[in-house]
Amino acid sequence: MHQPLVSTQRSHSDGATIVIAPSFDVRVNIMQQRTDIRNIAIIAHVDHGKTTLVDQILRQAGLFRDGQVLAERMLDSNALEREKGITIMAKNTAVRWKGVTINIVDTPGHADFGGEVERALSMADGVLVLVDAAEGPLPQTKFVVRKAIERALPAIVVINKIDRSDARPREVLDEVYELFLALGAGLDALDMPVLYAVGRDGIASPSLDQPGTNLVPLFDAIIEHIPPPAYQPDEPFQMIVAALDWNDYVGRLAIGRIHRGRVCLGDEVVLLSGDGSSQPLRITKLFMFQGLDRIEVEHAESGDIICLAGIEQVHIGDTIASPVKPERLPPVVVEEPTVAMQFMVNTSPLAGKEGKFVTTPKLRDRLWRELRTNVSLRIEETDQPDVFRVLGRGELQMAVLIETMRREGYELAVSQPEILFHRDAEGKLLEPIEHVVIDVPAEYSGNVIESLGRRRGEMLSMLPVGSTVRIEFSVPARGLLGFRTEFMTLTRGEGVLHHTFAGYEAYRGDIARRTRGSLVALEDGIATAYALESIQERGVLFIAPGERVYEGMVIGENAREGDLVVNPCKTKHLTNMRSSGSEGLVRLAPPRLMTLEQYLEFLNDDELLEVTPLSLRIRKRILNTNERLRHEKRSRAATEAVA
Ligand SMILES: Nc1nc2c(ncn2[C@@H]2O[C@H](COP(=O)(O)OP(=O)(O)OP(=O)(O)O)[C@@H](O)[C@H]2O)c(=O)[nH]1
Ligand SMILES: [Mg+2]
Repeated sequence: MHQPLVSTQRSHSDGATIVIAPSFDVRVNIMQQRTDIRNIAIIAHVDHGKTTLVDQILRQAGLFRDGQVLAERMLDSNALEREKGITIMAKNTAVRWKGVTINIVDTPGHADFGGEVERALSMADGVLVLVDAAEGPLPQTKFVVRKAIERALPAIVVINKIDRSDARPREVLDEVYELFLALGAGLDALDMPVLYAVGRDGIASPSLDQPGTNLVPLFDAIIEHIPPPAYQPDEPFQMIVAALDWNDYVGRLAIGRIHRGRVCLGDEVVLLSGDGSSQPLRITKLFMFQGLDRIEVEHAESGDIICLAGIEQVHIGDTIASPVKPERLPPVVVEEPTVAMQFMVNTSPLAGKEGKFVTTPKLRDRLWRELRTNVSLRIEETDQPDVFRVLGRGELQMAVLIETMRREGYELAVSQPEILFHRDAEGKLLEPIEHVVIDVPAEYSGNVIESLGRRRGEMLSMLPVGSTVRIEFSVPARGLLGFRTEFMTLTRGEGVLHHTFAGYEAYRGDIARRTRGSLVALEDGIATAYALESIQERGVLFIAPGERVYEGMVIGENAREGDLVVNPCKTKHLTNMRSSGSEGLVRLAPPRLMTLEQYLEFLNDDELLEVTPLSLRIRKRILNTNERLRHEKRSRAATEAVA
């Protein structure tokens, strides 16, 4: 056969395309394409409707019987995902349409889980970019589109939620084009297929003038515009592990896309690990995705997304390859962490009462196990043997890890999140900067601008969007710690705030942290209503009467600067009975109940959050009152001496 030196594409009458790769090799070296399969990832900013659209895709692909009762957002199957209403982990599913298998990866839209998007894209040949028809592109839209462009993945744009009363689909499409061009996509981005959809109702249409009736236009667009996987026949097997899962019957599952070659049950393969080691294995069970299930298959080909069972010591990023050509694929490169927290054993006086796993070895095992599946996390030992440093993308990612661990029965203590700084080649201090987009009713914009100004934020733009204004800022990540609570108060809960990591820039100078101190318990005991009644005048309480407290535990927020030591266990002297009509009546405001994320926001650097399966408590690092006060005095003196 004639072998051209440059690659050419030829269309066959049956629609299959053959790409002939340049090569001097005289053997057959023809790239072929699998027209029976498409691999796509669905990417978007948080809440723009990815998982809801996948529900409708599954329904309309005929995977369920008529009238079958189905949950909403079926792929958000993890308990925390359902509670929080967000996707945390990317997940695979597959449908068949007109004889073609469409493998779909649903990804999370929250910036803290961006690492999941990066690994999901390693399985895809194209992306569906969803954009909310009212909100338009937001910071995470930019992040995911940038990742897709870097991988040269073709996109289908879905302007979603056009049923919203504040939808502005035409403007939003222009904003999407601007975004692609600003991120360096070529002008052919203007030719991307565009669909207007109401994902929740399962309808999509290529034109705004002709409302859709189903998702057929979306299925057809995927088959027409997303390139089928290309492969070279007779290459030895190779795949990179993009995800891990667990199944009670078959154990650990390694999920990934076959990069080249084919694999059959019984094949001998090699696991090539990140540390350079290798281990021979046999393929004992092989699955492919179908709807919400995995079906057993006997063989799979290049381009298929598969699950391999029974490989215990596997990590995300490892390569599994044929022993004939055991070559490692470059692991998925994910962006660097920007925050760190200390994780340590719980040493409070109430430690060990509620958890199953409470020791340092258990904590170490659990943290290192997390690394297998969590690509954007790092863990470091510290100079203290029972303290670990966990590095990640943001406070929500940290909170999800902590919450998952406490549900598994772990007890631990964690520090305030700390922002990770860098130094450039000249030794200049750099800090992570976040791109912040805020939508607020105009009357609150002044407050927000002022508050972010104090946090060293720089305003980039301010534009009216519908009935609100959209203000964009660049703000040091440090400045955003604890900002969300203040933002909600400033905007009476009507503001919406989004941010993503924008890059490292020169350090912008000091930012004043929390101005209010803590109310700290003086002794161990049981909190009394009598004592709390007088303490509540000093601030806001986190505890109710009858709760156990200990010396050094933070029981509330002081209304003033600095900490205040209080005694929540004081009881009324019997001789000191009041004789007024309100005798014995204690008026207590309900305690402030905080979520794990709010506790993390509240923490000061001399405090820890104690986490058990049943309780969250803030405590001073140094519990003993006298010792703590002496320590504070010493460090104040040291700071003054330096100044
Ligand atoms: N009005 C309207 N709301 C929708 C539509 N599709 C989804 N929603 C709502 O949007 C919210 C978010 O939907 P999800 O499907 O969880 O969004 P997501 O993009 O998967 O979110 P993350 O995975 O957390 O990034 C839910 O409250 C949905 O009910 C739509 O077509 N129209
Ligand atoms: Mg989702």
